[in-house]
Amino acid sequence: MSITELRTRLEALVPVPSEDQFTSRLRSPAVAARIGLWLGISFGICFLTGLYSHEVQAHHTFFTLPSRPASLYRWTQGLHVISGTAAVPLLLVKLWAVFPKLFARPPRGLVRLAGEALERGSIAVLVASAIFQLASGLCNSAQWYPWGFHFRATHYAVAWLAIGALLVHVAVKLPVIRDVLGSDIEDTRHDRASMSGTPPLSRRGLVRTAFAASGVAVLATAGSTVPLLRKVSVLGVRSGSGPEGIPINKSARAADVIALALSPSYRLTVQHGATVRSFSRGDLEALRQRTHDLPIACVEGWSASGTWSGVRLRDLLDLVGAPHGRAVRLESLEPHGYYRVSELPHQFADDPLTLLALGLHGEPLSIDHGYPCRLIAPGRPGVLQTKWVTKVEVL
Ligand code: HEM
Ligand SMILES: Nc1nc2c(c(=O)[nH]1)N[C@H]1C(S)=C(S)[C@@H](COP(=O)(O)O)O[C@H]1N2
Ligand SMILES: [Mo]
Repeated sequence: MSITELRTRLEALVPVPSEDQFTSRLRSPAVAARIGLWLGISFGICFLTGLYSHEVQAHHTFFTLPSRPASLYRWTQGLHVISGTAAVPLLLVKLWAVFPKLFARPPRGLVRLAGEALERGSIAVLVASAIFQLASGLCNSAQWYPWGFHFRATHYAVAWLAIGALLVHVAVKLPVIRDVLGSDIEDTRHDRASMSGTPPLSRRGLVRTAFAASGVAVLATAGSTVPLLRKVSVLGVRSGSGPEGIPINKSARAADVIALALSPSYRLTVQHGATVRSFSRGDLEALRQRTHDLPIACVEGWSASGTWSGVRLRDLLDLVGAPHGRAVRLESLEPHGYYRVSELPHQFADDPLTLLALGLHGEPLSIDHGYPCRLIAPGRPGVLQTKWVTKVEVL
């Protein structure tokens, strides 16, 4: 039996549709390339801002991260979640447009077959990793963790897979991409012979609808970080409730710190080598107070700006004779939990805007925002703005 015969028999046995059975002119390279271009741009933004988020949180970074502008992380992570959200409708339309390709018959000849297998392999990786990134990212930003794996490590590893597969895909398709992007969207030169008829919607109409859906997705969620959009963002997570108008992620009750935080024996210990000083909340209030506008920019994408007042961290470091250029470790009253300790690289510890805040918006800090005192430093993600601080240690 020849290979052709075998194939015919197999096809009769398993009724898989063939590429030619999909006749819509909307499922054309002209559409796939235009949606793909914007999908690629949004993935590129996600990748770069995601790498930045990784660097900010990693303990060993390749370069010295800047503490200014104070809202840098607010911008990068807001952009990350916004461009990721915008990509969701684009990915759906893109997958719909290229769906018939799944049923393209393999080419003849071993070399071409091997080439095709490699290309299809890279597409499989691209599709799987794109769906995974968007789905896991959306769940995380909605604070829903329906999985057992470590989100950050997995999302980080799959980001490299997605970008690698995307680059291979663009390189392979470059000739077609350049051709279709250079001609009118309704041009039919690149259509398969089997495409016929007039679809109910023009290609231009489909692409515009996809962009509009993308815009709606952004408007529905971006209010978590863009104050002006707060009212329209019906699906936005954490759009600004919580004491003093700033959301809270973990309450004092959930962190199990209420008794310790309200105890009269609370002290903040500041240690540099053998020099140790302790401060009650009253001692801290008696030190020189500063007031700065600084954002809380959660890794999940929401952010909110607040007017914080309290003691400059550098002032406390001076009181124990700590030199400039030293990293600092902070410890919370919180007995356990991922965020009970954090490290401040020296450029953040020495930044004059970095505070151990005692108040927010002119009121004493509420216990959910970190009473008796909490760290608030410029350019840091929310996870590293430790609440209920009880120890500062110069490293
Ligand atoms: C192709 C698309 C995407 C790529 C390449 C990408 C890449 C990354 C990378 C590299 C990180 C840093 C991980 C780390 O700290 O080790 C990250 C973090 C994050 N991404 Fe994405 N991402 C994508 C899509 C999304 C989407 C669609 C969302 C949500 C709508 C999202 C939400 C998040 C969140 C919330 C974090 C912070 C996690 C944390 O620090 O706890 N991502 N992303
Ligand atoms: N000790 C401690 N500090 C913490 C957390 C925590 O769980 N424990 N959560 C962090 C996270 S994820 C964010 S976004 C900010 C939120 O601060 P807020 O509740 O004052 O808005 O606090 C950070 N500080
Ligand atoms: Mo956060």
